[in-house]
Amino acid sequence: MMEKNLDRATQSLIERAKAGRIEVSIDRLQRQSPQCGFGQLGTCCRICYMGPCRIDPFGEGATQGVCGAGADTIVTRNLLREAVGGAASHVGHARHVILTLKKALEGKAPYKITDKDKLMEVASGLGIKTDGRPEKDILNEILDKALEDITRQDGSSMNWLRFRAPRKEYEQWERLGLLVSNAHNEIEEAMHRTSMGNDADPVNLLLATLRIGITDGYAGLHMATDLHDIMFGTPQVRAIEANMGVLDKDSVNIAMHGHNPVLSEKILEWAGRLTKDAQGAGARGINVVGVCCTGNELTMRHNVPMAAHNLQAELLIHTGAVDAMVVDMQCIWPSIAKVAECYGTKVVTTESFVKIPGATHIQFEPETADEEAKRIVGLAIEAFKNRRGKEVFIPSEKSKAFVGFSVEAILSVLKKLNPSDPLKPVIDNIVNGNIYGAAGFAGCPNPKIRDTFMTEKMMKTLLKNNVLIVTTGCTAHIAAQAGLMTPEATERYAGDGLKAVLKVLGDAAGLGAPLPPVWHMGSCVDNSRIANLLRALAEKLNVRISQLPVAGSAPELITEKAVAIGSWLLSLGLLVHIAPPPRVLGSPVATKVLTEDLEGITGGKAFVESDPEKAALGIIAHIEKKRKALGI
Ligand code: BF8
Ligand code: SF4
Repeated sequence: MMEKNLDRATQSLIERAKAGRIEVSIDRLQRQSPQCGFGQLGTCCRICYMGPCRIDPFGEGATQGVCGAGADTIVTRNLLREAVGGAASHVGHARHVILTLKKALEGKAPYKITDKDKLMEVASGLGIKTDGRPEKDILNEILDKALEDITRQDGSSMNWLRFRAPRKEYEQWERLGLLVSNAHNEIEEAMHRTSMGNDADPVNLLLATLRIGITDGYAGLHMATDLHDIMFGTPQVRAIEANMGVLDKDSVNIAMHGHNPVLSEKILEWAGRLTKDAQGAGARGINVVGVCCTGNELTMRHNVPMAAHNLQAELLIHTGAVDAMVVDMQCIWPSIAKVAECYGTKVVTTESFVKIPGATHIQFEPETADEEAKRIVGLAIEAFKNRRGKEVFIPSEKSKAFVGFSVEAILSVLKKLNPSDPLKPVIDNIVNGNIYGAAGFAGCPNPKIRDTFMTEKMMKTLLKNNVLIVTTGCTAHIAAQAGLMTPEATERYAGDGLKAVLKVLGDAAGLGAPLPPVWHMGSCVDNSRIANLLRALAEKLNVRISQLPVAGSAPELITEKAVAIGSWLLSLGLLVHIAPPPRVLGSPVATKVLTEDLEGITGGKAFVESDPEKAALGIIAHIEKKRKALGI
């Protein structure tokens, strides 16, 4: 078993796994170590069967694959394929939501319109007439516009791109030929382009990666968020609890894991409806807890506790207290089913394209969502009956957090300070330096560097320097567990300027305490919310996104989705900090373009740094540069 310095809750469950002689991620990582250097540098190609080929970065071995492709071609082709994997995930998620809502409108699926304001906002943004029309007609037209973005063949730009992209960036993408038209075509063309014997030009391949990033941003993230909000409501600020201590030994514990609220909302609803059955089985009730991004979705709308980030999902099962872990799509490790066998936990897969050996598969279809959700909750109650009386180990760690910082929620607080011009107080405080800048943290907990506490350390250094932090995804779980989403964290970690602003905002919000210094803005698709906030600020100031004193960070990159999101943020003109290094360093062209040349094109810039202090200081230096350029 590998020893690592991790947070107490994680550590205690690793110890428990160790006692049971069961391997966890850090052990499996150790068995993979040292990991292949060619792979890490991106210079390994297995796109065709003349290969696999690999290029020696030190120039001592082969400099070309069998087909003649060099390091630059191989690396940029691989990078584009990573981004495609990410965009396919987000676009697939959005498409699933579109089709569910379509069925709901036909009266064939038990989902409805929850947020009428959001419906109207999206309709008007898409140029849809709303006057006097029934809501269902309006939604139907919204969904048709969404479907156009995965079907149109005439080359005109996507509806969601025209709707949600910041004006100046839209115009610039038009000049650069980056206006995407149809997400499925983009994904197809990128796969085509990267198959053997097509695009070999590394710069052209990098531009294609930006296209996929833009596709991901608008036909994936923005579209999913907008439709989620219409269907389930726009998040508002609320107090919740986080970390594995939120499990309750005496309740039926259902852990929701994955991404799509279409499943998790139904399970939550049925958990409420079947509480009496659970009590009849001797339980206190049904305790639904959230893992990863579906956990973020549930907590932002319903106060569901945030039990675990991606790295802790399998550890949560090691508590022995999870009766069912119910999953849909993305970031679900096959390891969970093996661990579950040891404890009697039911792992339930629900998507035809996400099956795991050892798990129970219950296909979840929108038309029969109620029946399936009822069945799944019933399985959890049965599992509880078998678990009752058995020993469990639930770590005591549990932290408090405020979540639900949608743009609407933020604006509603700001409106209390300035009803007619809500962004003015923010801008005034950026200008006077109380808010030195802002950083958006997105992404994952990577076992390679989790023991450095990369995310928490970077956040603390930034806060001390009056940089406000917004976050999504698993970094939001990390921040919540570290207690960084509380008023106390503002008192403890924020610099004086930031503290003063957060106090005023906390009073305006009626909290009687400062707002937290790290704002939970949602799941990974909700990086769209961060982009909306940036757009509002940039358009108010009439500047480009790249001129704002802000930066993005994926401090513990794991997934292809993060690569797609990062590519989008680079297109928007942001500094994007990344650790561990993306697999591009084997290509001199990719490294130079992404870390230097791109800044002169979109304003975006990749910044690779694995030391938390240096990474935070790099972001602060970037913010300082942007402030100077703005003359503030
Ligand atoms: O989409 S942060 S580990 S759960 S990829 Fe996955 Fe990373 Fe978590 Fe959400 Ni986002
Ligand atoms: Fe090798 Fe070229 Fe085939 Fe890649 S595409 S595996 S570099 S021959």
